Amino acid sequence: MRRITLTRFLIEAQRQQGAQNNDLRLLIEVVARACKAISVAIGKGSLGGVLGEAGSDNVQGEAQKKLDVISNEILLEANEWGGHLAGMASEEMELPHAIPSHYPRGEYLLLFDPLDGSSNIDVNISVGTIFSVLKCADSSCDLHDHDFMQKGTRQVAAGYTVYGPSTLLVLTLGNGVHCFTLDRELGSFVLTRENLSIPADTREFAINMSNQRFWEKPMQRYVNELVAGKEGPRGTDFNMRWVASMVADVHRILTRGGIFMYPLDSKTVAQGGKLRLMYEANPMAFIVEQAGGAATTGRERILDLEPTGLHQRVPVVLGSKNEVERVTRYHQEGSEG
Ligand code: FBP
Repeated sequence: MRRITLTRFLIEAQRQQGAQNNDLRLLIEVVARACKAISVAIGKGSLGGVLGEAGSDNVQGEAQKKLDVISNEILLEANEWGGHLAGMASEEMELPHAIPSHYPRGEYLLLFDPLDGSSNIDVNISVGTIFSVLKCADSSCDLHDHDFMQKGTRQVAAGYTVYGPSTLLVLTLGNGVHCFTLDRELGSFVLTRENLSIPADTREFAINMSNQRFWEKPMQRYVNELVAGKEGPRGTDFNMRWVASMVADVHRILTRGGIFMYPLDSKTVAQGGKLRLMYEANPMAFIVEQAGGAATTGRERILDLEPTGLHQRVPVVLGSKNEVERVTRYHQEGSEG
């Protein structure tokens, strides 16, 4: 089998697009290299003393895990000296991270959730890193939050890495979605699946059912119909999965279809939802749409949302197109069910 490494894939993709954009290629390669280091740290577990709480809270007021802090530092250190970035933003940092003045600045902005699925770290369940790349409107000026306030449609690249039985990097540059597996001997990400495609229909849904009583009526109706199965209005049975690591749940959907939902509920309505727009919902929506799926808030296309804050939260419904459209239709109809 011809083994195409990430570097070769990116160079060939540039040639095909006739666009020599070394900065973007370098940026993706550096993010991938940082994810390799994170994969090594996670793989050590207790032996590396990386499990457990860090003893600090992040900007969202959540207790940080040691690996949240370690992963954040690995991504910052790897990306700040390369000359391809104007700045970074992370789930673990309240303010944007400006590139130190002793390093050259570039034209891209990198946003990331350094370790997604933190609640699963200490129980050895798959976690991940999610990233989004934007262009900085004016890389000569000082970095501000508003430089990042760009719709998801402005993303030039997005990806996630799943640290599971194997470490996988899933990437889009706006020309399909491709999956690379980390070859630990080679120390490289190798292309293992091209042009991932999400089937339009599915019989599998993912949602935290323990929140059911807090959901809005349209979501209650949609999930009740799924659970009612053959005996219900859908006339067929549906299966449920919930890993509680968005990267793992979304990767399953990119592999065999499905619908992932973290809807608005009465617990999170004040903050607008649970998941973050800029470094969770937007990159995942870009990837899912590039794989033929759909991604909405239940009411609006996620990629069309005008961001209002770096750590803004939104409801998320994504995956197999026909199911996402049904959920959205129920919300737009304001269905009572
Ligand atoms: P972080 O771990 O990055 O904060 O992400 C949030 C998250 O863990 C998602 O990965 C996951 O889909 C969701 O929260 C799980 O929520 P819950 O704990 O309600 O099941």
